[in-house]
Amino acid sequence: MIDMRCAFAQPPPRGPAGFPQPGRCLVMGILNVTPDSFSDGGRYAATGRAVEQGLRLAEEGADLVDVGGESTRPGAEPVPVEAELARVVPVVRELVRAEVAVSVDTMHAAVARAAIEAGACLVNDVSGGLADPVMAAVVAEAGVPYVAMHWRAPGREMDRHAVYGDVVGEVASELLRRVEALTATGIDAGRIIIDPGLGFAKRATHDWELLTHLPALLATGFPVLVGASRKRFIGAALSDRAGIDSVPGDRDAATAAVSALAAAAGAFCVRVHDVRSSLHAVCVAAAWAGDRQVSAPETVVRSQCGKALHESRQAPNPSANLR
Ligand code: PMM
Repeated sequence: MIDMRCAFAQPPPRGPAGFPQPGRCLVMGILNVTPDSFSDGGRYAATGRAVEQGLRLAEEGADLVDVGGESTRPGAEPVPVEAELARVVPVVRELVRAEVAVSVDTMHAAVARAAIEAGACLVNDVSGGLADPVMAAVVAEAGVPYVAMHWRAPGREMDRHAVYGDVVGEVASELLRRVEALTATGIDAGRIIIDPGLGFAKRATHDWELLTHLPALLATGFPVLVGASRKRFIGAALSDRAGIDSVPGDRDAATAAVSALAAAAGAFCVRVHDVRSSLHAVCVAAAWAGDRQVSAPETVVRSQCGKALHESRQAPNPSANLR
């Protein structure tokens, strides 16, 4: 596995306890175990191909592989929890057995619990705990880091909710309200990562405004994850002279550009399909920052992923000035 620590990197943006701190913005590789990704039938084949892809992402240098079994694209129909469990858990188990650090991308507490039992070390919940009232308790009990993404409605309804007066202020305050509810249920604030939820109840202009105002989200004191990879707003920015958007497979260079800019702004993690290009991008951002980046004290802790990991902490401030 590649150990890409970036020779020039300074201490990275602060992350939650028990989490990798390789000296730069983290790169999370996307592994969607959904029928559209693996259309050749049988469950074994789908699992086998998913594991192969997860191992490939780790080989390319992903700090974490994010395994998801339900499509969250606009208009997507919900998947029964049993089907999601059957897609996700065997893949998590196999990747953990191969010593890959795995996160689970799910809105369902039952899937989160099973994935944690199979060795996942982070729960990535695009609903920020809104879709399943039991999620927060499961995460609190397990004590794993948790990504709370900004979310207003399920896939088939989300586009109707893409209405904002001040998208940055509203997303930040809605996220902080979620943080309050999550911590009230027992999740340690030091284990929460926030995410603006690009493309979820957002139009392209909202996505770009959130990206260009990342410091406002960082001012909350919570680590910020950015999930821009191959999304519609990137395709729209690359449209041709006839106004036709670029296709998803042709958006990786632009995604890497966003990764570099997000890392330079202080993002804690980028979630991407093409790990290699974004890994290089965040390393460039770390080198570019050089010794101008503010350093934070670091201590070594042992995570649930079973590896020696670095923790650098200071208390988040939910009431920080947002803009
Ligand atoms: N986007 C998708 C799925 N999961 N998780 C987080 N934390 N942030 C995101 O922006 C996000 C996510 C949808 O994208 P995909 O279908 O390419 O995985």
